[in-house]
Amino acid sequence: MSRILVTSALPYINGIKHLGNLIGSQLPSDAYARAMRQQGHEVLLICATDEHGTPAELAAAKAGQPVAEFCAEMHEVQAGIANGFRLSFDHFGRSSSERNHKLTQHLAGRLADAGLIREVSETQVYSHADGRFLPDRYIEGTCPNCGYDKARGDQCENCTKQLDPTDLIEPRSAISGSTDLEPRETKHLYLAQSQMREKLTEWIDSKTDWPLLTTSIAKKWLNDGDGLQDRGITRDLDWGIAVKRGEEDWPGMDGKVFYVWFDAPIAYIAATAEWADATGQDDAAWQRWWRDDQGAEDVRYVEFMAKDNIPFHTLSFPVTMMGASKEGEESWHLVDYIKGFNWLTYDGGKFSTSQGRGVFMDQALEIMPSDYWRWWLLANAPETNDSDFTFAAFQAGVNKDLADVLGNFVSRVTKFCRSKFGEAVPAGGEYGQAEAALTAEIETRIRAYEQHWDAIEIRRAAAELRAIWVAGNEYLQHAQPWAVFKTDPEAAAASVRFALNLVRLYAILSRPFIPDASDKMFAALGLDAASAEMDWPREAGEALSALSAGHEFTVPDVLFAKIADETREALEARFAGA
Ligand code: B3M
Ligand code: ZN
Repeated sequence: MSRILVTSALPYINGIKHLGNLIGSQLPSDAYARAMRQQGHEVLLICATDEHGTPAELAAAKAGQPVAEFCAEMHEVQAGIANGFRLSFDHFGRSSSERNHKLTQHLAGRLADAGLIREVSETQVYSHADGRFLPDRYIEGTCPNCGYDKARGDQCENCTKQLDPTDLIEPRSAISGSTDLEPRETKHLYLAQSQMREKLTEWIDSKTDWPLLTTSIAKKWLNDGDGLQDRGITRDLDWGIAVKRGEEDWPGMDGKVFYVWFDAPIAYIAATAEWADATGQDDAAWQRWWRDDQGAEDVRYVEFMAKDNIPFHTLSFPVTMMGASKEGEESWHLVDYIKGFNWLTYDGGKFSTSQGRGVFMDQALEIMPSDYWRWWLLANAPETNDSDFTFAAFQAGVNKDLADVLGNFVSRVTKFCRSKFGEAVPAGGEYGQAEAALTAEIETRIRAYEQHWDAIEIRRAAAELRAIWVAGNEYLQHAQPWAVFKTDPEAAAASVRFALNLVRLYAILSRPFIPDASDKMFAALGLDAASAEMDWPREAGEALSALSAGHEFTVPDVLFAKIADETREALEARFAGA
């Protein structure tokens, strides 16, 4: 039994995420957390919305809403969608929470005390009309390269040229349109990552069990010469966490906020504190997950994220955690394992909000039950390579694995039993060679399945589970209770009893992937899903004799409906994009 802290990268607040984002962190974090909980570990699964930064301000402006209101609404929307996908977060918090404000300021103060924060003077564009400094993207003007008149201070969208605000012809504020702009001196804080280079290298080098994807990205940034540059961690925005040194004001930092990537990972911790608050616990309850000096040494902390987030999680966030830690004061628990993902593409290309290309999370739930998506996405997770979503592949996966193999097995067994023996596990007959052989095979496969989960190899776990379903089908195919019944009803009863026990086993093993179907199977067997959750099969023979003769059940509704060709075609057309 161990304690496992799991975090999923925080979905950004500016819009609804697509299936690629879902399989890039949130969904696999949930499946892993479920598998670990079922095996009896103490698990805490944390996620939150990432709410600060320019994109949030821009999205709110576009929606014509004050940014705080926009974020509050979008948080509810994303939380609802997470529920729809049955993401079993212990807490789905917000990076804009009071807890995160306090904790971010606290950690910044500790970094400053440790000499890891530098104050740097820079020249930046000040807008008199807006009464604020403008971030580069908030300055518009004419592109010196192509003449496009809505080029932004960081880049021209038309010709893609990277720009400095001073390159723009007739620059104006993107907020008010005012041209009353002036370059002014302003101070910013930099996180002195370069001072931690050796410590970080040593730490990354010790992670010999991490996937190559993760360590190679980290090392590339560490060794790239300018990779570990000190990073600006403050911005001139209204929306965000005020720059303070602990509880004290920070001289010269009035009106500035922390950079979104500084406070977002800290929100993992703050969201854990929010969880403690929401469940009526004290600070010790969250600190035992995060503070080694408060009992977190034995926690295994696992992070899930897409590969573009890896640099922040292998460099800047660890610098924050290491830098804020000091013997005898506070000691923060660093990540123990990072599970990084490649990209999911949509029909060979990119998902695109603006072009309506690909399926977004809200749309997915309108089209099909969440289990269908969960199964396909997890079974095809972009672990070692990118993977490609097509409706054809999705249809094939759902129809074959879920409908033909698992669904069909459950329906055949329960219906046959009802028609010949009634709605209770039948007595009579003896298990023989076939049952012994299948029990042995399943024993081996369950142990392999556990190992894949331990190693967080999700495609392999899915393949093993599929093989366990297939083995049951083959057993039934071979035992033929419907034929045997005519001559030897006792033998048929034994096969059916064994097969009904397989249904129960499938409900348990399949739960990390398809929790709704698992619930239905438990309900049909008259078992309480919550208690059965803890019934992980320690030994196949024992697990396959859990239901004894006389145990009542009902025939469940169709677990998985097949996706018809016409449906697939209509979906292909709908999501192909402009
Ligand atoms: N919000 C990145 C993204 O949405 C980001 C992750 C933060 S994890 C602390 O792609
Ligand atoms: Zn241009």
